[in-house]
Amino acid sequence: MRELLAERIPGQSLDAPLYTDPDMFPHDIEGIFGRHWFFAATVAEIPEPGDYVTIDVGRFSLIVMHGDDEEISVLHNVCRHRGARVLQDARGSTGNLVCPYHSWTYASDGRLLHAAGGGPDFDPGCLGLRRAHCQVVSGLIFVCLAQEPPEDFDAVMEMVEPYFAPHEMTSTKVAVRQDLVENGNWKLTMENNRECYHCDGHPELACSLFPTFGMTEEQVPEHHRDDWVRMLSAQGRLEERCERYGLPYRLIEEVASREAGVRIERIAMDGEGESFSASGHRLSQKLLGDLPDFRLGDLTLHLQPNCWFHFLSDHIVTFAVFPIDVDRTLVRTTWLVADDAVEGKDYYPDSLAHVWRETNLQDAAFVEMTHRGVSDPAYVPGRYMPSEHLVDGFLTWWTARMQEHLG
Ligand code: 3BY
Ligand code: FES
Repeated sequence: MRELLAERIPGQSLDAPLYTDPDMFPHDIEGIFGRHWFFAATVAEIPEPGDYVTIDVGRFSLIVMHGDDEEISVLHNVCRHRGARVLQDARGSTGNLVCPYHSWTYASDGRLLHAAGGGPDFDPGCLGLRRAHCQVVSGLIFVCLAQEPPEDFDAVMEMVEPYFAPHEMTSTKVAVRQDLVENGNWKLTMENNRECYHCDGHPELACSLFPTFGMTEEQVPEHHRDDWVRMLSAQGRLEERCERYGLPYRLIEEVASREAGVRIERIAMDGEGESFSASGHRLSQKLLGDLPDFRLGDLTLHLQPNCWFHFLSDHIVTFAVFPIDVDRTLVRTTWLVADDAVEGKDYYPDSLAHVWRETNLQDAAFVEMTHRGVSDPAYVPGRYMPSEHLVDGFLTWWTARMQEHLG
C-alpha cells in the first residue's frame, strides 16, 4: 500500500487495489476513521436523554448516546465482559445499556453499574464501556477514535460555525431519514459527491442546484453556459441579501491543505431560489432559527473524510458516509425541519425528500458501476477533468493522511 501511495499521480484516480483490495480496507479504516475526526450524527437524531444511534465503520461499532445528564457521548459498542455487541439496533431509546449476553449493565455515560456474581473483590470502576472523543458543534456530532485527536479540527470549526449556526440545527427535528447501502468502496462514494461533472445524471436536482456547482467559468461545459450566466446573476442577488442580513457566504476552500479538510460556500439556487423543489419554492413553511428570508440559497459544506451538508432556509440535509466493507458503503441521509413545523401542514415528508432520494439512487448507481469498472483487470487510473478538482482534493487529502499513518 505504501508503494501504491508513493506512486500516486496527482490528477488521476487511484490504482485499483486502493479501491478494491480487501487487505487494504482495514488500513484505510485505521488510517482515516481510526485517526481523524469524522461526522457521526446530529443531536436532532437523539433529542431525548436515553436516545441513541449506533454507527458501524469497518469493524468498529459506536454508540452515539444522549445521556441522562444531557451530555452527548460516544461509546465503543463492545461489552467489557467478553466483548459482545451491547446494542444491536441502528437506533432506539434505553435507560441503562444492558448487554444481552450476561446482562452487564452500563449507565448511559458508559459506567458499569452492575455485573451479577462478581464477588466481593470485583471492582466495576474501571470496566466502563470505552469512550471515544466527541465534539458537538451547533448540533453536529463529530467523533475521533484516536487517543490524541488532531488539533486542526477546532480551528476549522471556528471558521465555519458562523456560516451554519444561524440555521439553528439545535431547534430542528428529523423529518425523514434514509439509509442507503452503495455497492462500492467508500472513496468512490466521496469522489462522486465532490464533482458536478456528472450532474446531468441528476435531472431532479438540476432544477434547483445549478449544474455548474464548484466550477470556474473556464471549467463550465459548453452546454451549461446559459446556466452559468443565470447562476451569476442569481449569485449577485443572493450576495446582496447576505450582506444586508449579515450572513457569511464567501467561499472557503481548504480541502487538502489542512488536516481537517473543508469547503463551505453559500450558493444561489435556480428558480425561486429557496429550496430543492422543481420550482425552487420552499418545502417547509417554517424558517429555521431566526433566518430573515426564504431566499437564502444553499449553504453547502464539505468536510473530509466522510460528509457533506446542505443548509437551506427551510430545511437541512446531512449526509454521512460509513464504510461497511471494501465494496459496501452506507450513506445515511437525514432531512431536518424546524422543530415547530407540523407534518402534513407545514411540510410533507415525501415532497421534502423527493429530490435527494432520487439523487442518492442515481449516485448509488454511479458508484456501483465505477466500483465494477475499477475491479476489471483492464482498468488503469483515469484523468480528472478540471471541474473535478475537488475529487482530486479529496484524494490528495486522503493520500497524505494514509502516508502519515503508514509512516
Ligand atoms: O452534494 C454535493 O455537495 C454535490 C453537489 C453536486 C454534486 N454533489 C451532489
Ligand atoms: Fe456482555 Fe458477557 S459479553 S455481559
